Amino acid sequence: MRSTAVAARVGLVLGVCFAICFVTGLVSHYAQDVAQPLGFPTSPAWGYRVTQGLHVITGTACVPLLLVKLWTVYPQLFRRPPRGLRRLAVEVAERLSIAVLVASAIFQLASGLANVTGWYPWAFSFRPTHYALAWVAIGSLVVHVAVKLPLIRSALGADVDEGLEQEGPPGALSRRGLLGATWAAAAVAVVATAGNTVPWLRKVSVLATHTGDGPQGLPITRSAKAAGIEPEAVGAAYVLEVVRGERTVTLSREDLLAMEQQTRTLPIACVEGWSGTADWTGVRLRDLIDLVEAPLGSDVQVTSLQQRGAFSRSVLQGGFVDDERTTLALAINGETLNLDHGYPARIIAPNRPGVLQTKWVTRLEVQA
Ligand SMILES: Nc1nc2c(c(=O)[nH]1)N[C@H]1C(S)=C(S)[C@@H](COP(=O)(O)O)O[C@H]1N2
Ligand SMILES: [Mo]
Repeated sequence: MRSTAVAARVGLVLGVCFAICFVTGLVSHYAQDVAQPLGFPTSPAWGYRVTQGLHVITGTACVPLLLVKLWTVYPQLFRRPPRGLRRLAVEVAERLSIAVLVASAIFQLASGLANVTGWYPWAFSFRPTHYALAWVAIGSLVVHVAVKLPLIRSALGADVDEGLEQEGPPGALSRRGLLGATWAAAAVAVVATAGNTVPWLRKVSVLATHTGDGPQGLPITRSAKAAGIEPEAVGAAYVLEVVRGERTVTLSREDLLAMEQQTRTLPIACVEGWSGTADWTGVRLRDLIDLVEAPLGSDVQVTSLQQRGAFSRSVLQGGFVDDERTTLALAINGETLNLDHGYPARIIAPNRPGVLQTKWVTRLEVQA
């Protein structure tokens, strides 16, 4: 059972999942970067929903795959080291590279899984750390595959049962059985959680954390209470300021409702892996910053009533500002926005990570 035949097959699938996680992770990291050299595309509107959904789904599948992979190979760690200085040096170098790979892989899966459940039991900042370790994991994976390539090729080229010296006792698990159980475990992990983002899996995803319960049929990541939104701030005193240089236009919620409204069907896709679609109604963002005659391509800083926290502000890059679909939403699915979804007004833009869809918006400032 603990054979190259099994390790190579599980390793192949694990490697593909890691590669998908790596690429989709780069996309997500770039989408959240404030200093993008090239603007993130606004189309397709569902793009980020798909890449981030895939990121979390393949990452989840990696958990049982990695456990089986480690189980098949761990006795190798306790193999007696070879004699001779050169061979010993090569062996030490290889084991060190594997230690780095295993440690970074476990870190990525554990931190990612905790993040998906909204649990942050650590002091470091998640995004830069998960990003940095992604390079370590993928780099040590490439080294590992390069070192093992001859072994991998011969194992994948041969029958699974190649090299078996004797039949196991009747009824014992075979290599094929182990592989089948491994794929089944990965599939169960995916089906149990993918309802976070795949609508028709909602009912069967028993371990999904965000399947649409929440006000107005859409989950919430942070409630108004958790964000410290004061009831007075969203009442009659609420205004939206649209600012460019010395100019400021101040609008009440009634003023916003009196402007031309548009309804757009757009997804909201949280980096934590859940997503959903809604019909958003409100004022086209471009119409708002036209009030202060902002040139095409201007970036806009969005500020929330929320006082603290990294999500209390975001920057809409020019491409998003000028996209017709980008809306300062006042209503969702035909109802006034719930306070937890960002009442009095929130940003909704196509192909954008959820963390940048700022809620409780009180200020739009055109960047110079
Ligand atoms: N001001 C503010 N806006 C915010 C957040 C926040 O914490 N504060 N959370 C963001 C995150 S992480 C997501 S995924 C979306 C979720 O929107 P919803 O709660 O309306 O579904 O809102 C975003 N907007
Ligand atoms: Mo989010």
